[in-house]
Amino acid sequence: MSDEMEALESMSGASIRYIPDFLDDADQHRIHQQLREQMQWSQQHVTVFGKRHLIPRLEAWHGDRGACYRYSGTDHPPHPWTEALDELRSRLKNFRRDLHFNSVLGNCYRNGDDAMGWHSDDEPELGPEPCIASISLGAVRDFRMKHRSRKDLEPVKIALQSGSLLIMEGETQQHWRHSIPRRRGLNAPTERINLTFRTIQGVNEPTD
Ligand SMILES: O=C(O)CCC(=O)C(=O)O
Ligand SMILES: [Mn+2]
Repeated sequence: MSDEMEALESMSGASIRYIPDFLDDADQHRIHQQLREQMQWSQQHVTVFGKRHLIPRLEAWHGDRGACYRYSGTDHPPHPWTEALDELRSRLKNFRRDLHFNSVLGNCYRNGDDAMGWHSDDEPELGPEPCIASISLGAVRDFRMKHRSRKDLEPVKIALQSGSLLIMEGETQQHWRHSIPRRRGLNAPTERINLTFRTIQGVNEPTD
């Protein structure tokens, strides 16, 4: 077992699984290109202490009709599923029958200066124990996790590979925060797209 996998197994209150090779090389390149071209990317602003800042990455929210999501301080109605997003959603379901998602948040880190700060995916519309499936394509970036209150627990770092899948579920979001730090001097390919498949409660939920 790799050091990373061992670290994940011992994370108190977290339920996490990392699959480094969920997509093969050919699929990774094709899907990355399709997502870059077909998702509705935009750079949002956020207001902190009354000052407007551009968020350091591009974002795109896609999903079933009605799957509205509030992130970066704004409500977002979804753009429709694209072919590549739908393909990935089916692959997740084939991988594990109980993985049903009605929406997906895309983040595009254009280079090593783009990043995401510490947070949990604990918005009320995701419910108390959200299952989130995160697929990464392109540049390898560190995904950091730290426990919200237990300072005795070491932070965890996973270098998310292109084509990898990370599943976070159970109480993970209640106890742990995560972030993607800046990475200066990142070598090519510098761009990374990450997709987090999510379920907005009360919208087209599965009946089986
Ligand atoms: O880019 C990543 O791997 C993490 C994205 C993330 O945490 C989010 O979209 O909430
Ligand atoms: Mn997150």
